[in-house]
Amino acid sequence: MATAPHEFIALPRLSRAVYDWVESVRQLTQPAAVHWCEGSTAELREITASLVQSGELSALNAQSFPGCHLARSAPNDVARVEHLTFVCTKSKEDAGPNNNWMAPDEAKAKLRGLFKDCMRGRTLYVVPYCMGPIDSPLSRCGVEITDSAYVVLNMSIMTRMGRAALERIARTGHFVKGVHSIGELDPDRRFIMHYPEELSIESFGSGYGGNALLGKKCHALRIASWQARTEGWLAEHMLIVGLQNPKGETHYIAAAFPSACGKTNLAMLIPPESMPGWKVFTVGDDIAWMHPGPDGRLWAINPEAGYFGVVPGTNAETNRNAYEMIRRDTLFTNVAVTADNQPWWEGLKSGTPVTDWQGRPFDPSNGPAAHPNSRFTVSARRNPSYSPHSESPAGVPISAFVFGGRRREVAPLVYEARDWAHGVLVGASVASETTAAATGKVGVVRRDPMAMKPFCGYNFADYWQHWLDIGAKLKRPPRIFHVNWFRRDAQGKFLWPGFGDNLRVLAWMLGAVDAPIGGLPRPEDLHTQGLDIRPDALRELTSIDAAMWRNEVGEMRSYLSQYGARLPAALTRELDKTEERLKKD
Ligand code: GTP
Ligand code: SPV
Ligand code: MN
Repeated sequence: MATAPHEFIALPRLSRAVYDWVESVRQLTQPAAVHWCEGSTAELREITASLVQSGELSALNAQSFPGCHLARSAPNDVARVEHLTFVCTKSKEDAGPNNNWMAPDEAKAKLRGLFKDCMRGRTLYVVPYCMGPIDSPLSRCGVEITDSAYVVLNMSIMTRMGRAALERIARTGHFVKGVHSIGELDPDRRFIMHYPEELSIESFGSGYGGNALLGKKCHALRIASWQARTEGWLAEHMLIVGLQNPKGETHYIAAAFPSACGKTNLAMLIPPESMPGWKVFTVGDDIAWMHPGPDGRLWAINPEAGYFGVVPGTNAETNRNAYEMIRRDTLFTNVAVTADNQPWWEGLKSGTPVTDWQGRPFDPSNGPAAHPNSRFTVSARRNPSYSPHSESPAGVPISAFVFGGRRREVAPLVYEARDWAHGVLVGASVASETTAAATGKVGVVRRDPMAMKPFCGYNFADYWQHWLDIGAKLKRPPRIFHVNWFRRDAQGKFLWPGFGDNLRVLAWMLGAVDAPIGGLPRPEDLHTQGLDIRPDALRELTSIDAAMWRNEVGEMRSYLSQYGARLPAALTRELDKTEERLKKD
């Protein structure tokens, strides 16, 4: 019989290190049962069925949404909680002004108190996962311990989860440790703790998204960014997309936009009809891990296997790929439902909500029917534009970086940085209006360097220095651009149509002209055939207001000053140069 011998080894016996750690967490949390996740279809079907039985999940209309389910979170647990998220390094300076900091001993004592006996009567799930293709040297593994079956289902879609990951851990001996409990879902007893020096995470009191799916923001960004700095690579909040031009040449672009600012949509955009011959391939929609390659280029993998995407706004016109993708085998969280049990959300353009995201009869005076941060969890393989290179162990070579934010004014549609050091300043200058992806006020402009403000696991000053160092190592560094799809006119209407038409801007990135803040396109440089836009809107989008920009430079100077002596001198020099150029304007 040609059965591989490993199939007979029980999961708890694969890795002594994992077993011993699970045992210590079991003793602390006192669960009624321990379940090691295989990751098999049968196992996931069983977990889903038990959640449907207990009422934590409900099946959606099986004709129009086969295999789809709805989960409703606690109403006070609907987004990431940045004020309760901490980076716990020995030295406060290493976490930097960009993070909340707590001493590791204090954080651990606090969490030990919360975790004690917290899983009584519950099942403790052991979730081994691999971030990145299972056979890629660039991938990294972790194990999440959780008492939420909903988290297990999400992790099974978002990562390579189960036996193969645990086998890899047993082989390499390395894994990031994550302990998660939903606790009582009490916002006053909620903490998301990171110990980068120990490669571990502790999360208590939330069952939602980035707070609870520890492979995502906690591991693949906060912990990985720390590791990446130590080891000479980059872990970034970036989508990865391949663009094939009509000549058949494919270039890969990695783009960093803050949460709910357009990464998933750009990663799977559909070319406008007036640009025949262009093709788009999605490698990733949220996170990129990038290593300098022997050829002097930067090579990127997507550590994730699925998308945890914003639902509102998705429709057949804005993004047909996404719209089709989420009609099957998709887990919806916090959307509304129609009378015939179909999911419904704002911007869907058809159907009528009868039950809101909290399960109440829909009443517009209670606010939107779907929560603004309602999400879909779906396998990347469901994406019609999924790139086969997503599975490539070596990753894909990056030709350009794009930074952007959501800004009603100041930032033009697109411009190019003059060189790498200027590009690092451009990335560091990203500012964006806050969104529903995190709790707190929405629509407030804040600095969000490289879209990493909530996700960098160490001091931003050291992070910018690391970016400068990586650039110096690359013989063929990616070109660096800044975009803004969200400029508005005096009436508050978007000046740029966005979505598929964003390809016009990406296509331009193959050649740019000089302007004081870097390279801006002239309106005639953009592919505008078939574009429905007023000429004055296009002129506004492709110009800058020097007075506003002088003010912006001043704000940037004061923002950077909080990083004190640790701030790389090269960034201050780039800011001085930008200011000089603006004086000539
Ligand atoms: P996270 O998953 O939170 O990191 O978000 P994301 O960056 O992937 O954002 P996503 O693509 O999900 O878009 C968030 C919201 O912005 C959705 O409501 C979209 O409909 C909207 N959006 C995306 N791209 C565009 C665009 O080009 N123009 C406009 N006006 N809106 C956009
Ligand atoms: C984000 O907020 O950037 C997300 C959603 O991608 S979450 O997984 O909740 O972090
Ligand atoms: Mn994100």
